[in-house]
Amino acid sequence: MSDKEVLLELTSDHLNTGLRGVPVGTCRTSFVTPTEGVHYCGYPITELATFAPEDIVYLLFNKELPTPEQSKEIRAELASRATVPGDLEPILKALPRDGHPMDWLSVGIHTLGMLETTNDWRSDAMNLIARMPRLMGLLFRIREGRTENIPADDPAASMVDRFVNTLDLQGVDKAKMTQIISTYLVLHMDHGGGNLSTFTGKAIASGHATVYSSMAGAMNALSGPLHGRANQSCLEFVLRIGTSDPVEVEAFVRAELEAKRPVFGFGHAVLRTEDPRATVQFALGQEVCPDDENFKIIRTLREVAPRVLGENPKISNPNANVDIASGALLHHIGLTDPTYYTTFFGWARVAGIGAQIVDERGVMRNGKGTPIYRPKYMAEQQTLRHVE
Ligand code: CMX
Repeated sequence: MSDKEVLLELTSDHLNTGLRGVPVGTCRTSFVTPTEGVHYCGYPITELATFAPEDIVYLLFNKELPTPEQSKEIRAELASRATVPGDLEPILKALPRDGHPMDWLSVGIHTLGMLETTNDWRSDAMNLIARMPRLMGLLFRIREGRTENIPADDPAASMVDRFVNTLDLQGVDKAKMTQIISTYLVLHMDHGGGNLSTFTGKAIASGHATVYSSMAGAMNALSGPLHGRANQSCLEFVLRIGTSDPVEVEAFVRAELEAKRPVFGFGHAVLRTEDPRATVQFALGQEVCPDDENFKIIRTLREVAPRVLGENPKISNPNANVDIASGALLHHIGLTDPTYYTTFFGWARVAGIGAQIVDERGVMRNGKGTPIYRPKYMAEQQTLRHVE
């Protein structure tokens, strides 16, 4: 981008629109196009979907895919940072069981920060990424009351294996669980610079709050039903449908629209085709669980809903979005409670948001970093008044 390029003529129409479409900065980790969806450091997400999460962490922080040697190094680095320097368990055990898992996640991240903060942006971001698998596993177990015989963490294992081992669910296919969660993490790690949670995390960090405080704030932003919690709503929607018969599914979709309720898992603010992350997850589901009841429902929905939604010319994109399939896949591997699903989204985003915070703090403006955020608000009450 050249210097002093006019990017947007601002008018009063831009006010009170949540900064929609207003350029505020540059993003080094990812961008989103209407047809190919998200790209990490230039690579379309479909080309990255089968990489290990550790390699994508490397990509987001270094802007290059790792060589085999670098791939070993990032794993060794994450292993060296994995051990939580203190005891998370008593804090998590004290939290209200009924609290939403996203609130637990936010408190858990804050707690990790209280146990150790180095105040080096990169170290703290990498420490947090390395400690997330254990936090996630403990969060599930303690919230569910499974507090006995928690397996010891193995820092040398992959990030996903560390979560699966800590979780230690019985009667599940752990290899399949690892495959599905690895893909989920890679697909959800980053999505440009301006989505609400990423923007919030960077804004908090711009005041030089710690990586942990910034990330906890980002997770609070992600927890909203208009943002990350849509993946929870999406599986709840699929469970309500309860049939994969195309005629019944079509009747259900039409009834939802008639009742002015959203057809979850379809539509997008930016994309104008099926989200490639949905395409990847459909292919994965077809490979690992083609006969799963919920997978059969979303397969029918994928055929029926775009046609029905397409009848409404107001809907810019009637196709499947990222949230359509992830819930069905997580449910299939034994993670049957949808209220946990946004925590996986949060876990994944810690990598992208962490990398973007590191860029904004130490790379932008030739290493000076982005200053503290301070957008301008116009006064609504323009007349000067005095107390009588
Ligand atoms: N079901 C029902 N109505 C829908 C719809 C859907 N799946 N998608 C769009 N619409 C409606 C919008 O609500 C809007 O209605 P109004 O004009 O009455 O406000 C109209 O169609 C035009 O919307 P749009 O310009 O096509 O899309 P928006 O940017 O306004 O909304 C989104 C995008 C995602 C909020 C919307 O498509 C939606 O609500 N989808 C269902 C919920 C969902 O799956 N969310 C997950 C999003 C995943 C992601 O962001 O990656």
